[in-house]
Amino acid sequence: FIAEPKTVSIVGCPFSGGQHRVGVDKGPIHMVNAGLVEQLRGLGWIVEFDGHHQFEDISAEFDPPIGKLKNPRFVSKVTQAVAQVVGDHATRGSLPLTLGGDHSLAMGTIAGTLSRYSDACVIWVDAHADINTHETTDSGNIHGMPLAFLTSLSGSKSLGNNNGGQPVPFSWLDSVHLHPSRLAYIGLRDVDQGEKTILREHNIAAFSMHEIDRYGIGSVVEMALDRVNPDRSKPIHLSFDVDALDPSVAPSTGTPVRGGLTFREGHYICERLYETGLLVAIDLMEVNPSLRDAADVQQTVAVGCSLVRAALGETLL
Ligand code: 6HN
Ligand code: MN
Ligand code: MN
Ligand code: MN
Repeated sequence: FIAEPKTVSIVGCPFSGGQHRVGVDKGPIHMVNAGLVEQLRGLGWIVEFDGHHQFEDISAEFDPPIGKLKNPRFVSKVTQAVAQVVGDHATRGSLPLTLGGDHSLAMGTIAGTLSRYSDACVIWVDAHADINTHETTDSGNIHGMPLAFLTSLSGSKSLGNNNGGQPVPFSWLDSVHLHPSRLAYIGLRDVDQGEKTILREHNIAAFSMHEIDRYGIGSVVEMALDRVNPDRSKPIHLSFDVDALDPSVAPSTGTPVRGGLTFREGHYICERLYETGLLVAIDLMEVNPSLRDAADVQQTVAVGCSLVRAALGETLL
């Protein structure tokens, strides 16, 4: 397959229903307003962008929790739409770049990638593991759960079958199975107890800040690729949560955790994945321009754009 499309399709997803803080839905608008489209054209890419997605709201009144899950119908409906859009772009041979928005959106983006590239692997860069199940979640916020749904640890069947005659939320994901051996994390430092058990039981490749301190980012990225893509032949989906970066680098995000990636470590991951020639989809998630002051917002948005440019080849000579 042609691993490096020359067209990138920006999928702006102003969505915040997977968590409780207002403002993360404004992230994609700020990134585009900061000039991302022109910046990527400047790198030689054909850039498609026809406006941010308009998601039809489901009001809280019609979307009561199911078990601990908050806004399950809304998140399910939005991520299903995103899966369709991302899958369509990938099928046309374009590289979908999804701007969030909260990280529950990755249910859609990764399902979309898998619809075109069934053998794709996922590099998940995040302070958090985002693999809580319907049972292990404390917060009920679905942005902490996308990987449980993608790996089928959670699913519509675990939510019961009573939704007033409507399809149970996330039933569209029933046929999607990301095998845990196709998932590698980089940057973890705030992993819930139940998530640690899942990572261990499923032998998931997880490189925390501890491993980055110990081996250096260069070795860690190769170790992650060795686990999920040993002969460097499979398509790669990069899902980058901006909170993987240290809060001093990317302060405007909903769940910051100190002790994160430096500016260079974050960029190195993007550069190295670009260099493989195997990147087929990119997510840049959890930029929240409503938190912190204007200078912090500007810095976070600029870093977000810079990470995307690095993943699309800016820094290689
Ligand atoms: N994110 N583990 C926590 C939870 O609520 O399940 C935090 C999740 C954060 C999610 O940053 O994308
Ligand atoms: Mn996170
Ligand atoms: Mn499934
Ligand atoms: Mn995340």
